[in-house]
Amino acid sequence: MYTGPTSTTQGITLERHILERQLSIPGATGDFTGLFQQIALAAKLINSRVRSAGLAGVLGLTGDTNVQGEEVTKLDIFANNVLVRSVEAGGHLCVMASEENEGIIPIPDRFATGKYVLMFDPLDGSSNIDVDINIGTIFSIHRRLTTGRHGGEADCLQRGASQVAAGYVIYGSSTVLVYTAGQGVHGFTLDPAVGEFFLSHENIRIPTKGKIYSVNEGNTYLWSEGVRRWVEGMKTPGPDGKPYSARYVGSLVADFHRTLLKGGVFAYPADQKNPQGKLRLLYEAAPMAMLAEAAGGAASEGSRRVMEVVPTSLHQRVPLYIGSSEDVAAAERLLRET
Ligand code: AHM
Ligand code: MG
Repeated sequence: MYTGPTSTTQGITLERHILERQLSIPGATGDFTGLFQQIALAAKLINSRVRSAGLAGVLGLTGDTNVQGEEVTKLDIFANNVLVRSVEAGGHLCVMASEENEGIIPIPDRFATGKYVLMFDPLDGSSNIDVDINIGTIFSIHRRLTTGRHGGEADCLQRGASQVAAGYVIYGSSTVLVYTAGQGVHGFTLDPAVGEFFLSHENIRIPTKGKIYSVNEGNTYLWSEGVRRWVEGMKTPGPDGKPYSARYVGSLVADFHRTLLKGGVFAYPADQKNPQGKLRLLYEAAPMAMLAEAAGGAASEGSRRVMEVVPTSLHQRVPLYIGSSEDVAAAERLLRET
């Protein structure tokens, strides 16, 4: 479990951390470091706008709906545009996809293209913006599959297990960027005075079993018998005489961040209204699954790893059980038995 910053982590910037890891990879070109710098820049810009949202007059809804049929907030659009603008010119990407865009986002012809694919949810939990609850940005990076100047949808429709990196930024009581490139999960806290992310959570490990469950219980009437029994089990005192505690923010980034640091399980099960689950595989579930597994935890869609699910469409949804490995295994066991 994360126990706080140590003196050895002080003063290490996100850029230096990624650069040092890249230097250890033979043949690395610096592309990955460059892409990350641009993502970090976007995170700082989004953070600045989130922090002053009321003052800047960007709270509220635009009146439009996005491809998921949900109301789009002004900050959603801002965050989406900032991310696209920050990364499109770097020459590291061949294509992008966003939760806010129906189709792929091509790299404009005037810019060079590169070997990576970036997918993101620019502002996750956006229904929480107007009530000052934590929100976040989630991202997922793959290597391209296609050849040719521009990438296409096929480059985006890859299994989570093929991700080269994934991460999120939480705009919470502080702003923290958490990423994995396969070797450990690391968190960096933004120092607003200098505008730099500094290593604050080195090598995060999820406890193998936690004490918190996180699920929208208002959906109980829509759940299968198995899901109901699993949640009932959470509320039944265990051998230590205590049940699990319930925590549900309703922002995946916030609920996942807590789960990563403290252990336990977050779930968004399939239900009668959302038979495939609610969360999007490419922009939400797969990147969080990579982070969970890299921290020693697990992520399941009920019977198999989320990382193994093969996407067939950009906005595909998937049920999600994620967190401490024993808690996720217990959920899988109950779902299998019922
Ligand atoms: P968003 O990406 O449109 O903000 O929606 C995804 C959010 C997640 O952050 C969160 O886990 C979930 O939707 C909450 O859904 P619900 O309100 O149904 O509990
Ligand atoms: Mg989202």
